[in-house]
Amino acid sequence: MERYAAALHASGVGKGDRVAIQLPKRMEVLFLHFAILSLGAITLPLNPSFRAGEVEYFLSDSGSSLFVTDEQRFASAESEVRGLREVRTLLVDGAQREGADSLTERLARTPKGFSRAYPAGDDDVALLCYTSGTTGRSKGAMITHRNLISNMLALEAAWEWTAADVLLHALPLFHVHGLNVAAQGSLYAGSTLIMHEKFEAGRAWKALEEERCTLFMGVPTMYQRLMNEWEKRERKPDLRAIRVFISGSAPLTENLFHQFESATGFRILERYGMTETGMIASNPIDPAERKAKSVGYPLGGVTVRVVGEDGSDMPPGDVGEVWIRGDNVFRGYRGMPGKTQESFVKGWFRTGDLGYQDPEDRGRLYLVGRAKELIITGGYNVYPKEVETILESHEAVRESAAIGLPDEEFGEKVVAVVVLKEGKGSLLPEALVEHCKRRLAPFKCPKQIAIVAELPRNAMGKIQKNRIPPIFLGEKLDESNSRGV
Ligand code: MCA
Ligand code: AMP
Repeated sequence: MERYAAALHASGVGKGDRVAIQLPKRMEVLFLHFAILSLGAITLPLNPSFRAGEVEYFLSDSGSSLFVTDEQRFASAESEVRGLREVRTLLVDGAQREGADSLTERLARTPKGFSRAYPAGDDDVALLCYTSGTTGRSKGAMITHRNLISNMLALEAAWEWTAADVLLHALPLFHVHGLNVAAQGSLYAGSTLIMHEKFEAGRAWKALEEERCTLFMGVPTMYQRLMNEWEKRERKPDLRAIRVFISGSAPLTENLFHQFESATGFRILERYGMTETGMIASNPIDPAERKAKSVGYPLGGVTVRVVGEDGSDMPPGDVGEVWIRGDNVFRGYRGMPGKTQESFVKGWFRTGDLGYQDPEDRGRLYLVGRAKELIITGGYNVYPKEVETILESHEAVRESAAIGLPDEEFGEKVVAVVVLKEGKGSLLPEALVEHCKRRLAPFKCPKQIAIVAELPRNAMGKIQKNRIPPIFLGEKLDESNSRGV
């Protein structure tokens, strides 16, 4: 890590600078991240499957001064990145080339014993994590050192995390779940990490057994795949070392909760979090106190309110929007004071999640839906607007509407209906899927597209998204024809 800090310092990285990392999951991501923090700079982790246009947006919106990537990704986004004059590029593999320096060469030239002052304070930003936005424009959530530390302390206590733990890490490193909770949480507790580059259910069961793992963290899609794999196996994995299976980032269905317990004997611990707040609530470490469909109780230092539309507290047991306060809550969206202001009311952060607290059970929190128009697919968030913007950038598309449909594997899947411009009726939905795949990370691309004559609207002309699901179940819109993939 020391050498990485020296190499970044030699590249001109200093306090407050944004350094974007777009790399497949590998140890360098962690070395770079901690090196960045130690220089008082800010890590901007990027999904390695982001397309050139997406990368260009994140680099320019964040005002990043350095982009760390590999040859393959640099090659695919080269012209976009070169267009951003203030961004320099450092390649983790390969030699220096026009427009990009080589980290490998920098590391080789770095003398031992680099010392620096650790210039960041509690309220300085450590991480800039982009979350999708209602308008289709992603927002950079500014997460401070205080946010990170308060959450690590709360999780260490809640999950009785110690140096004796061994965590199987199969999550991506570019999100709060994999980076802050799983990786930083483990290192803070002094525990061991077994890193898998990609989640693969068979390999995960093998590692849980052979490495005598005590902890696993995953999104519900991973638990669904672990269950499918379990059922296929004659000899079931030996899980005697396991202490707890933890799930989050998306709702864990009651069905999966019970299915997993009756198969493995383990009751999954579900917790609730958000990029802007880190972890908010968790079921207790005592399995007897874990309940299906509930995300448990607020973590230490986090205060939760359930609020009605008029901003007053709902009576206990009634559904309202979940509002949060605590040292875990981020500083705001970078360069978006308006959006930041809208998200806070008198110091309370509005999550956009709908829930209630059970008065008969010490205010146990249940989430029941979202006030925000958000699709969560396999633990990744997608705002329909971003998909619609890309669909409507196709020269044949007049308008579109994207929604999430229930899906057994991903919880929800992105689908879209599209109205074509006059005379463009021969366009196939497959061509639109291709159009999306070239411009959007694969998880955001619609799994199905239906071409319709008109979007369903109410008398005021507002699109009625609740009338879209039947189109995918084979029903036709009134007076319109539809065809799809
Ligand atoms: C992959 N595919 C998906 C998704 N993942 N489609 C929809 N939603 C997804 N999440 C599609 C790809 O587009 C591709 O389709 C095909 O599946 C295979 O892709 P592959 O990359 O091989 O998939 P995978 O490696 O099997 O990925 C599935 C996964 C992954 C492991 C479940 O999605 C994942 O790691 N999800 C975790 C996300 C996460 O960490 N979220 C935390 C956010 P095609 O071939 O057609 O292109 S942080 C957060 O939410 C807060 C803080 C919190 O509370 O934690
Ligand atoms: P992100 O913006 O990727 O940080 O996703 C945060 C959102 O994921 C939250 O606002 C919730 O809607 C959702 N989420 C996280 N954990 C859970 C959970 N255990 N159950 C239901 N939804 C969850």
